[in-house]
Order: sequence, then structure tokens, then C-alpha cells
Amino acid sequence: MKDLNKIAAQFAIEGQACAIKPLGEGFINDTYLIFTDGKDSPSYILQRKNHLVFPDVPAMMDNIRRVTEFIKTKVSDPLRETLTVIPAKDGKLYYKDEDGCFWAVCLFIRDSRSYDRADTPELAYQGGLGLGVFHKLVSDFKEPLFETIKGFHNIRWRFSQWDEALRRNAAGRVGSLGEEIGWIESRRERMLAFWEKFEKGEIPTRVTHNDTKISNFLFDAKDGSLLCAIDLDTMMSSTMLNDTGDALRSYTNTGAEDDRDLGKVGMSMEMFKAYMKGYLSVMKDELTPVEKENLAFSGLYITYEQVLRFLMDYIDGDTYYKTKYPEHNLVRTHAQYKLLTSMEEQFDEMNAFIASL
Ligand code: ADP
Ligand code: GN1
Ligand code: MG
Repeated sequence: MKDLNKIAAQFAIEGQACAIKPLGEGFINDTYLIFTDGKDSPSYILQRKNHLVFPDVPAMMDNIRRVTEFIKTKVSDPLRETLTVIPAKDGKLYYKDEDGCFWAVCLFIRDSRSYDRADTPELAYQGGLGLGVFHKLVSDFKEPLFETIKGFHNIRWRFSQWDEALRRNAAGRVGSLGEEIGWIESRRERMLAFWEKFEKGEIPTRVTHNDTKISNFLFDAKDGSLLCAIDLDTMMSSTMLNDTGDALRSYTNTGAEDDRDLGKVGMSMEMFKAYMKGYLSVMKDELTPVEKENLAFSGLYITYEQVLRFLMDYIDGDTYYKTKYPEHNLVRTHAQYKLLTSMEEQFDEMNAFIASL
């Protein structure tokens, strides 16, 4: 068990940390709240950054510092409209403990809240607005960003990992997964054809977030209005379609990401419309025609990729995502596949709605 107080003491925080409590259900990092000086609400967020997933935490933290400092020059409330990285006392943006684990601290954004699912079109609209505002704020950030995870949403790269995972068959599960593997293989060409548009430059490169599920945006605790994008670890240069895609995967799902009850899972057209209205209210004039044409497909693309990633982790023996029970990654695979087929069924309607905006 780590001595979290000792770790918190490495950072340039104001006051005395009095309690440190675990928070959230992230699949990759471990997140804690730091309370200081007997206050009721937390003052800071402490995170152990998973350095197996993020091989260069210092470079990742530098991405976050540069982009958040850039955003701060543009917004009216710099402490609530983006993250504030708190450096360690030695000036580094992280602390590396004696076991080689990396830690980072940021300011807890006061009077904020996050959601795990979108139950109302208003929230989906605010979420779309949130991504639009984020993309707009960083649209003129021109410095190169470090690639924190190689090929993160590059399906060509994912297929090379996938082919290798099937060959390795590390957990001996491939034989029992014929149907699920078929789901991936039958769509391989279609997904590669989309990614090729990005590779050829038909789809432009922008600063993107890459992990835009609903819990990675903060909203005002009182009036529910949008505050900012958080969880900026995966910020890199890629296509904005990764972000609309991952957001659609999350905001439009009527069930949970890992629902065992597939009857609950599907894409809500109402949430799709609300999300897209919010996003395009900010980004309509910024996007190229090819980006607009692919907005609906972006949801299929990232949901497909997520099916592949959960299934690949199951095949690998559950080494990447945190799981709560032995079949968890397979349950996630099935639930995300159900969502994918629901999106496929509604694809024409999605496109027609976007064209109408
Ligand atoms: P993970 O990598 O585990 O997903 P996140 O950075 O997304 O970690 O944080 C998990 C949750 O903690 C968020 O969904 C949000 O509720 C809360 N949170 C994270 N950072 C902040 C912050 N700076 N201010 C307020 N709440 C935060
Ligand atoms: C992970 O860290 P978290 O829980 O926000 C993952 C995302 C997946 C998501 C699935 C770095 O996000 O790519 O979409 O789980 N993050 C990383 O819920 O792999
Ligand atoms: Mg998160």
C-alpha cells in the first residue's frame, strides 16, 4: 500500500493534505481526491499515471501543461475552464516514486461534476458543445504534440496488434471466439478505407483529445452548464473524428458500456441529434466538407475500434483494461458490438440529420 500522504507532500500544494480518498472507476490510471486543511470539498486531484500504458509520462505531462496554458490565455475563468497542473516541489510536472510509479497532481475544479451517462438531450447538447469548445480553443495551437500512445486510434496499427494477438493466443481463448472474431474481420476493409482518408491527408490533422467519453468532461454542479474537457492524457495530433466518434459511442448509448442486458444497449437517435447540434453549433464553420461527411461514420469507427480493443484484451488475457470479473472484457465486447450494430442500422438516418443541419 502506497503512502499517499508522502506522495502528495512531494507536490507544491497549498496547505496541509489531511485526507486522500480514492475516486472514480478509470480503466487505466488510479485517481484520488486530496482534501486540505480540514475543508469539506477536495482541493486537488492526485493520479498515479499508468506508465505501462503511457510509456513517457514526462512528455505526456508536458503536452498537458502546454495545451492547458494555451487554453488559459483564452478563457474567462482559467481555473475552471481547463485543468491546472500542479508541479512537484522540484519543478517537474510529475513525481516518480521509489517503485518507478509516476504521480501527477492538478487542481480540483470547484463546484464541478461529471456524469457516467447522458440521460437527457440537454446534457448531450452540453457535451457536444464541450467538445466543440475544446476543439475550437486548441484549433490554433500549432506546436507539435508528443504522441503519448503510438497509433492510438489508427486502425491499421490496431490490426497489426490484433493479428499478433490472434497468433499469440496468450490466454488460449481464440478457439472459442469464432463469432466475435468474425465481427471484426467482416468490417476490416471498411474501417481501413476510412483511415486511409486520414493517411492521405483528405481528412486534416488537428489537436485532438482522443478519450471523449462523457466522464471526461466537467459540468457546473449548480446549473449543469459545460465547464471543460479533462483527462487530457491522450491529447495528440490526429483527426477530430476520433473525438466525435468516441463521444457518440458514449453519449448515445442507452445502456452501459459493459451492460450484460443487451436489450438495454443501443444508439439513441435523440441523443445523437442533441450531441451533434451542440457540437456543430461551435464547429460548423471550422470543419472541412470531408470531416462533416464522416461525422456519423466516426461513431461507427470508434465503436468498432472499441469492440476490437476489448476483445483483443480478452484474447491477451486481460492485461490492459482493469476488469472487475473474469469475463468482463468479453461482456464489454458484446455490449459495444450491440451498440455498433444499432449505429449501423441507423446510419442513413444519422447522415440525413447531419446533412439537414
Ligand atoms: P481516469 O483516467 O481514471 O478516467 P479522470 O482524469 O477522468 O481519470 O478523472 C476521473 C474523474 O475524477 C472524472 O470523471 C471527474 O469526475 C473527476 N475529476 C478528474 N479531474 C478533476 C478535476 N480537475 N476537478 C474535478 N473533478 C475531477
Ligand atoms: C480508457 O482511462 P479511461 O477510463 O478514461 C481508455 C479509452 C477507452 C475507455 C473505455 C488510455 O479510458 O481509450 O475508450 O477506457 N483509455 C486509454 O471506457 O486506453
Ligand atoms: Mg476519465
